[in-house]
Amino acid sequence: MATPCTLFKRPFTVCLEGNIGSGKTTFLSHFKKFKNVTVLQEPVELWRNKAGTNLLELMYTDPTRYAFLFQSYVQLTMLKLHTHETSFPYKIMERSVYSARCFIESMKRSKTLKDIETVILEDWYDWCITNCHIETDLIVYLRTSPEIVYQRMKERARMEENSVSLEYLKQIHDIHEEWLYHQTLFTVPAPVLVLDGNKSLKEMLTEFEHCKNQIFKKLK
Ligand code: TTP
Ligand code: MG
Repeated sequence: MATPCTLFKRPFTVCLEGNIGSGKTTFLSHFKKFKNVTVLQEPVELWRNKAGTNLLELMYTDPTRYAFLFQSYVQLTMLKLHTHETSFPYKIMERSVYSARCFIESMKRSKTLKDIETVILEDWYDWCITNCHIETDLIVYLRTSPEIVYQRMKERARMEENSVSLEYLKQIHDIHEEWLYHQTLFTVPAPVLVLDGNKSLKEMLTEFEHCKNQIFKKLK
């Protein structure tokens, strides 16, 4: 017998990826004007206030104590975006459970996460991608240079990110590159459209038009 789940027609799902400060939120906001697209911004506000606790701040202040807690909540909130149902034919989301894995990888390499903490997060991750409906149709990768995103991050001045160094952004960049550009790290769940995220806001509008056509073309 068909369950409500099998009757539900899955939207064409796009995940927007890129380093911290690569312009994902801005890029995503351009899609809000279309009536047939569900735009899901990253739940960063939830990470900053979960039952009155700022998990993002705790993670940056005391990473060895709080990275596991933070990443486990990121993973849950990302899964909620993936499984968010919509009647619209398109869904575009900021980041994904896949790119949260880039941060886990970084924390694993820097030993911020204990080996057993990484094992548990990866176990959850493997179980979710096998058992949950998180199919993705396209990844848009805003490819940026770490120096540029460092500058943007400083200008944006998100209080929790005071301590984020250029070194850290380089590491996150390298992992995104390994994953999406060279495709040598973990599974890439969909075709990747690489966009130059170093451009100015005005130039990014042109990139947006280009990208918009590519995305909408896919459904025809
Ligand atoms: P991003 O997810 O990169 O979001 P952003 O809003 O900074 O990006 P953009 O400017 O392109 O819109 O990072 C949000 C913060 O959360 C950042 O400080 C990095 C942190 N973070 C982790 O520590 N672990 C994670 O798994 C994720 C997804 C983010
Ligand atoms: Mg953002």
